[in-house]
Formats: sequence, C-alpha cells, structure tokens
Amino acid sequence: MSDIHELARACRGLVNKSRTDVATLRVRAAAQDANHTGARSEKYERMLPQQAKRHLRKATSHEQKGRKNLSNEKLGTPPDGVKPLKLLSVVIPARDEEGCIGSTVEHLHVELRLRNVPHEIVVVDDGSTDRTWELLQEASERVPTLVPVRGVSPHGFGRAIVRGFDQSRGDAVVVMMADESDDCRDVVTYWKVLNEGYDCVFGSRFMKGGGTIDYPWLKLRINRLANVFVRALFGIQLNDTTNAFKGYRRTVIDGCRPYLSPHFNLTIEIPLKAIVRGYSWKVVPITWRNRRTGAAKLKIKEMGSRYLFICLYVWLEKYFSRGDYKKVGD
Ligand SMILES: Nc1nc2c(ncn2[C@@H]2O[C@H](COP(=O)(O)OP(=O)(O)OP(=O)(O)O)[C@@H](O)[C@H]2O)c(=O)[nH]1
Ligand SMILES: [Mg+2]
Repeated sequence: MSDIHELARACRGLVNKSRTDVATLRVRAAAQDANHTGARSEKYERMLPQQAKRHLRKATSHEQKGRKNLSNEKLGTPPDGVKPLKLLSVVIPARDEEGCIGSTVEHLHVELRLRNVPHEIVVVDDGSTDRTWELLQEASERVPTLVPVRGVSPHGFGRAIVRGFDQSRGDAVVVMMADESDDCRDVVTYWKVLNEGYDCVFGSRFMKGGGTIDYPWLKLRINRLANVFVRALFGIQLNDTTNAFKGYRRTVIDGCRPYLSPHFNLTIEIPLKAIVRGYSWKVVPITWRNRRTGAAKLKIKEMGSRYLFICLYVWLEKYFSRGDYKKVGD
C-alpha cells in the first residue's frame, strides 16, 4: 500500500511540473516496485490523476522499448587486447532482511538475465535472527543462479563480504546491499565498465546523473563530511568512497588482501587499497534509495573510529610502504 501512495505522490509531483531528478527517480523506483510486486493494478491506477497516468504509460512503454533494445545490445564488448569477462559474482551481505531479501534477489536475477549477463548471486547471511535464511532457501528454488552462504561466528559486515568473495567464482565481483537501496541496472553498468578493461568501477550518488531518495538528513551530512576528508587525505577525485556498492575485477579482490576490516569499514578499505595499489578505476553515476523495511545496521558512533583506523592504515601504506603492495603487471 505504501508503494502505491509513494507512486501517487510522486506522480502528483510530476503533474505539478516539479520535474526534478529526485521526483523522476521516485516515480521510477515506485513503478519498479509496483511492477515487481504485482501491485500495479487498476486499483492503484485509479488513484492517479489523468496526466500522471499518461506519464506513467509513456514511461512504461519507453522502458519496455528500451529494454527490448537493451536485451539485443551486446553488453560490455571489450576493446582490442582486453580479455572478455566470463562471470559476474554479485556478493550481497544480508542480516535480518526478511522484508526484502526475496525481492532483491529476484529483481537482480531478472535484470541480469534480461541483459544477458552471465552471473551468480552470492548472498551471505550471518547472524540473522529472522527468516532471512529460510527465504533464501525458498528463493534458490526459483532463482537458479542464487548461492546462499551461511556466515560463521564471529559475524560482521566485512567478514560476510570476504566470505562471499571466497565462495564466489566470478572474474568480476560487485558488492551490493540486500535492502534494495542499490539499483539493479547499475550492476549492469558496472559489468559493462569492467568489460571495457577497468579494474574497478565506483558508483557515485553525488555526481551529475546520480541521486539519492530519502537519505536521512544527519547521515547525509556525516557522509559528505567523511567523503571530503577521504578526498583530501588521498587526493582523489572520488566523492562517494564510503558507499559499498562497487565493482571489481577478481584480480583487484585478490590483490587487496589481506582484509583487515571486520565491519562496515571494509566499505572503504577495498576502494582505497585498490587506488593506492595502482588499479585503474572509473566513476559512474548511480542512484540509491533508503530502505523501506528492516532496520539500519550501521551505527555511526561505533564505526567512526574504525573508518578512521582503516583510512590511516591505507594512508600509511600509500606513503610509507615504498610500493611493496602495488599491482603487479597483467
Ligand atoms: N551478513 C551480514 N550482513 C550485514 C551485517 N550488517 C549489515 N549487513 C548487511 O549489509 C547491508 C548494509 O547494511 P544497512 O543496515 O543497510 O546499512 P546502511 O545502508 O548504512 O543503513 P540503512 O540506512 O538502513 O540502509 C545490508 O544488506 C545488511 O543486511 C552483518 O553483520 N552480516
Ligand atoms: Mg542500507
């Protein structure tokens, strides 16, 4: 029901000619949900004003046309001399995500299948006290590419992702969240960029073309401050280092070991190490929206010092290791 209201609200916004990026994103996100959950019915269409209905129909037909073309499009054709990638592993850490894990996995599977991306979806559940694990078992009957993995104690976001890396087989890896914050279409973009030959692809929600929906005010301020700090410390042109949703070639995942971060600080350990160790990277715009079910696990108070520790650790590596850990030639 809340999806329907969200869509109605967003469309009303469109009718009022408030065509901001965020409004468009809201409509897209809500329409996506409505389609996905089957909630897109006459019942909710009746709730929309005429003009909004027209917008929605037009958007849907564009989207369908676009998808038809995209499914025929050859994705990620590598330039001369670059070996094509064979398999994409999407690694998803999940703890207590019973409200969304099923739709995250199915939605992603549909998108990747539609775009002909050879893939596996490795979901690492550790320490869930709700039905996340049972739902993953059920989903694996419907989604053949799903690989549910059970984490072992001690638990933690970073540990779960590293376990996912160890259990995955792809020569390209994308880390994605379970709470439907990240857009499945951005995963396809990541695959494409990695196939162009880049070692890493970093999404940014804060560049032209990117966006966020319902980002909590305080969290956003802290995020922006943290990113300014990281940028200044490392002198890099990346303004969204702290977002975990990123893509890497397997060579990067292995080349950045051993990982020190058991918790959310792994989010910055991988990209910062990859940059410092000399892997190539590209930044692309992505969209993000706040979770609608479940609870946030990131406790900024607990994580602040851990983020600082890992930043300073990689900074020390950059200036004092004399290149001992640098990427070795292909
Ligand atoms: N396996 C595992 N997954 C975790 C753990 N902690 C968090 N996660 C997952 O990591 C992802 C990110 O956690 P969130 O709680 O969404 O963190 P956040 O994005 O900062 O918070 P929100 O603003 O609520 O989205 C989600 O998919 C969680 O289920 C953990 O200890 N183990
Ligand atoms: Mg989240």
